[in-house]
Amino acid sequence: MNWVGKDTTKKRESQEGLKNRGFQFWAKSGIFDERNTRNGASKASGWCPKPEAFFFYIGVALLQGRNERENRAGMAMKLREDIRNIAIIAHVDHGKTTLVDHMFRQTGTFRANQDVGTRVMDSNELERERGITILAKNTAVFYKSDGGSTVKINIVDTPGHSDFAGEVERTLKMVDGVLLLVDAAEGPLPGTKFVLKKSLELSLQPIVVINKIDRKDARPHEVLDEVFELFLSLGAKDHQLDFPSVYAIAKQGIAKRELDDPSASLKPLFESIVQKVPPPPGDVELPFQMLVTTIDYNDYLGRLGIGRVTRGTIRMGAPMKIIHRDGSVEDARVTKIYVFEGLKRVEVQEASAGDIIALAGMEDVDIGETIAEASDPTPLPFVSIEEPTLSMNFVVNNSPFAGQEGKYVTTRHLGERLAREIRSNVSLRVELTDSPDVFKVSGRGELHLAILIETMRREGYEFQVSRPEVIYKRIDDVLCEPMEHVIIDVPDEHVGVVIENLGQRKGEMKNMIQVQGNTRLEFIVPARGLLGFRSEFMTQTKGTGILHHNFHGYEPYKGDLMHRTRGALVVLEDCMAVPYAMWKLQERSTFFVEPGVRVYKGMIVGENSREYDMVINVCKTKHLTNMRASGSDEAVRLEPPHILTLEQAIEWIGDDEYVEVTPLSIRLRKRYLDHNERNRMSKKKAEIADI
Ligand SMILES: Nc1nc2c(ncn2[C@@H]2O[C@H](COP(=O)(O)OP(=O)(O)OP(=O)(O)O)[C@@H](O)[C@H]2O)c(=O)[nH]1
Ligand SMILES: [Mg+2]
Repeated sequence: MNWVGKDTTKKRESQEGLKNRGFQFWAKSGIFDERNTRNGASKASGWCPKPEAFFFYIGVALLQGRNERENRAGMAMKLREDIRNIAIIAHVDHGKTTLVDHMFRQTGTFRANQDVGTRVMDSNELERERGITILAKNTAVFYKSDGGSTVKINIVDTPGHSDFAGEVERTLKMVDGVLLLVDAAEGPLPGTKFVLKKSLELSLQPIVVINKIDRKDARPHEVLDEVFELFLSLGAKDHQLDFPSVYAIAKQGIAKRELDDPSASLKPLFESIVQKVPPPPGDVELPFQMLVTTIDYNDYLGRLGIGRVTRGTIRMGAPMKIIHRDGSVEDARVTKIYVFEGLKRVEVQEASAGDIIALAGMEDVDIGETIAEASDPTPLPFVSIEEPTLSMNFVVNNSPFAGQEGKYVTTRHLGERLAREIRSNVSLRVELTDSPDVFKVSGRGELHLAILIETMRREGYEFQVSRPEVIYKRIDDVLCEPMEHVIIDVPDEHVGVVIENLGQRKGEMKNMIQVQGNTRLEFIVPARGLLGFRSEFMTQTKGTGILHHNFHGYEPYKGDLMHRTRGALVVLEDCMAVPYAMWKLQERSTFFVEPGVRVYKGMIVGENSREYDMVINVCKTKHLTNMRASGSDEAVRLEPPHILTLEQAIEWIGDDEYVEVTPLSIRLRKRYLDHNERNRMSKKKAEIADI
């Protein structure tokens, strides 16, 4: 075993930051997280602490404390020694889902000849397309340990992208240990810090996995030191600093305690899990109690509440109570109990403390609520999920093409869909606005909202979205805005241009270091300054730069920022885009559409090279004459259009513009389609192009 943390000076320093830890329970108890999910979108929800919630949770905490004291004082607890519950956490792309693939393979989860592919846990269509995990998922493997016993390891695979951090925060409530994966070349990044902080707060046992040691630029020892520094900076307790660590090549299913060990399997990792992660603490003989941390749907069974059994045993048909987050209690009966095994959900007749299960039969249960035995309906505290930082308006489609491509188009459709979403997407918020056709949807970042939009569009919804806006807050009467911690790796020659760009976006440089031929830049940047930055960054670094960012916190407003430096090409009248007209305009602009597409008055078909908007007659054809002048007929050679992806479109639009989203198209448009009306509404008149 490779134990880190022999440096006692560092340990001593670390203890300074650990005082008053006991107060953290209150921060996590959910008192400050009164999200009104049960009423769906029909009520604007707030985040203020409510006095009744406060007393309710104090009651909960006292009861919990009493139960624990009784447990300790009473007879020996009956624990599940045969179970370990772990979450795999890391910055995006450090190899979590790949590691789970090999944990499956090496525990006989698949048949020997079964063709299962890679990253099998990323089962959702968008996850496979984008190569990232979006939803946290449960699975389990059975491992036969060196000691001879078979241990069930329940595994939660979590997303690494910061926009889905809400998934990680709540699923950590199901586990007793975490595998913290860190890329052996990249080292700890903002995402690593976030997930480690959350798991240290919950006192989970960490196992550090330095992954991708096969990379040519791997620097495993250095990275392990950096991880240790990170533990220290996050105020880890002494026993947490004594974390076990392994080196791994997740892609080949290899883990080793020392770099030159001859290991060819994940055995050292499995053994660390069995030896170091404690078995789940709940007594199987106490009354049943479970916190719902995830919701799933099943066509046959309806809503499934997923969570880890905190204590007791549940049997099919047993009378239960749901304790809702507002304190109300409702009768419920379990119709099916499932446990997770590999990629399957397996039906069982009973489950007990430590098991991670899915329960059917409770249509009204929501995330953060407790299911408990009818005789002792004691609620469990939930984690507070961090607040959204970005909001957008979802608007019923009122473009001239509305209703032509989608199945669900009306206000009712949109409202019901969003209400359904917030029941399982915990870090999303939906509010009604003054206009019945407009819903304000807030999330943790552009990708969080873009994934929702893309999912809805694939389900057949048609709607429009406005430019994202960051959510400001007044703290001690000072206007504050969300800031992002940005880490950038670029080849040295692009450093200047990146620093200049972020400077214009009010970024403040915190650090600059040389890492193996690349420069690593660290910035704190207003979140609104990052809108639209990624695509510029990619162009400026010719695709060689790597950008990571995570929510940093709220800071006083940094002043005005420039958004787009270029105007829009706005269509003059409904028609079909004609190559000739596009060709005449292409020197002054970049088109977002192919020739031949139908366009409408007020639609945006491209970007002007100047800063003002230009109204264009994209349907203009060449005057036909009887004369054929030899050599003067120019061939129409069009530049390929720059077709924007959903995220690029969202980043590009200005305040007076919308992205129209349908199952078939992504169009950009002016909010006011009529040119005169638009000119009246805006101070600056658009130029009419002469072609
Ligand atoms: N060289 C190398 N590449 C690896 C290793 N493990 C994973 N990868 C690659 O890293 C990429 C990301 O892997 P994933 O398993 O999707 O990473 P993840 O942490 O689950 O990503 P998110 O869930 O989106 O945060 C894939 O292209 C993997 O093939 C490894 O040990 N060595
Ligand atoms: Mg993943």
